[in-house]
Amino acid sequence: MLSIALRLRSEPALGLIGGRTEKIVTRTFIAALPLILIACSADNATGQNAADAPAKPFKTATIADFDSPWAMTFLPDGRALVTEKAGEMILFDPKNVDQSWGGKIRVQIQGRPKVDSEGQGALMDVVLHPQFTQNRIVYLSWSEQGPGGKGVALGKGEFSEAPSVCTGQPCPKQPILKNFQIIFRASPYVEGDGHYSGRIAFSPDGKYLFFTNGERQKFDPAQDPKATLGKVLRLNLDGTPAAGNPLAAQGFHPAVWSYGHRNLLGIAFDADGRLWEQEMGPKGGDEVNLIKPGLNYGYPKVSNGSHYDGRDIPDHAPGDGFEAPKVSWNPVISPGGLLYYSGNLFPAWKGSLFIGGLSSKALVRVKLDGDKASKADQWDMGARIREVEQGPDGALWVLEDGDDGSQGRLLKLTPAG
Ligand SMILES: [Ca+2]
Ligand SMILES: [Ca+2]
Repeated sequence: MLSIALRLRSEPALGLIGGRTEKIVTRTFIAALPLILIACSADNATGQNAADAPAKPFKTATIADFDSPWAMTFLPDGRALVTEKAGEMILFDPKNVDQSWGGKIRVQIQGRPKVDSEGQGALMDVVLHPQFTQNRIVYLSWSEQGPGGKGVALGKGEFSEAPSVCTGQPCPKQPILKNFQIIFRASPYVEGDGHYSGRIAFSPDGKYLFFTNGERQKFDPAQDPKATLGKVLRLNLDGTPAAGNPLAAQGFHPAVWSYGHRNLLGIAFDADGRLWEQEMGPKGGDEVNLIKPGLNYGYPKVSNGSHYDGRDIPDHAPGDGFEAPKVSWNPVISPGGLLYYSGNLFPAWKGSLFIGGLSSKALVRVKLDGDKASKADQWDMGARIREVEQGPDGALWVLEDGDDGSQGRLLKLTPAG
């Protein structure tokens, strides 16, 4: 059953038939067919893929599929926002996947510049404002063209839903991000399509936005005080650099919080307020780092890995002045997304980090103990995993990537027993 659905899913992408409305209706209607099949297959197999059964402590239900999804976040009402690489954002209702709209509606983003999705470019992260229930503000990151080349940008808009004009039944409300504003851009913009990063996290007190800027495959900008590339940044919620950032007085870009990073594809606070980050390192050098203000994490001067062209990079060593990772991987896992798990559905994993593995096609768990971290589990998922999210009931939700034969499915993981 599942294989039928997946074959349908791999149909060629639709061309533009007419205006915007036709495009929306057509793509959503077509998307509904495999959704129904997938939903049936999950029910028939009690949501468990046969290959998962013996080894994993969770069962896997296939909920939906998307076109190269990149990130997701849950709304307070249990629906979710999902970004897709090419630039669409989808409002998705996991409880209504079998209705005629497939439970998926495209969100119009008013005033956002064009997403450049070449290479690793994408509409990237989507995260709710800490006071979303009051102000309905949603933050997005994406890659775009601009003076000097390309770069990652950050913006925010107000999520609202209004009755739409349509002929189908049921006729859903049209969600929109109103008054979308660009509030921060990486600097400088450079040529190339790689290592944008673009992950967003809010401090536990809700006062600051932490934003990751990758080094764009240019190496040295990670150590350049003036560039935001290869850095963790601390911003105010309006996108301006936060006052009191640790390196501003030394001539760094005023937004810089830490530096010496490569491709930072996950950032999350733990229950005690520590900031954890994972990054795709060079060959044999993927990392989980505990981020502290003002520290230099070494890239490209030191790394436990080496350059992909074979050149050595000195390993981290005590007393070298660079902050070493808490965990590193060789062979690499290619971390694509990071979650700090705070739920109750998997009690043994409360307080662990979960990482989506791209080239490793794995879900990876890292156990935390205060400021220590250690490898715990690595489960084969059979597909590139881009994003890990925690659902309202504590279930783990993962999004597959859309590359290298991965299907872009949304999977829900619940305890096996
Ligand atoms: Ca997310
Ligand atoms: Ca090395």
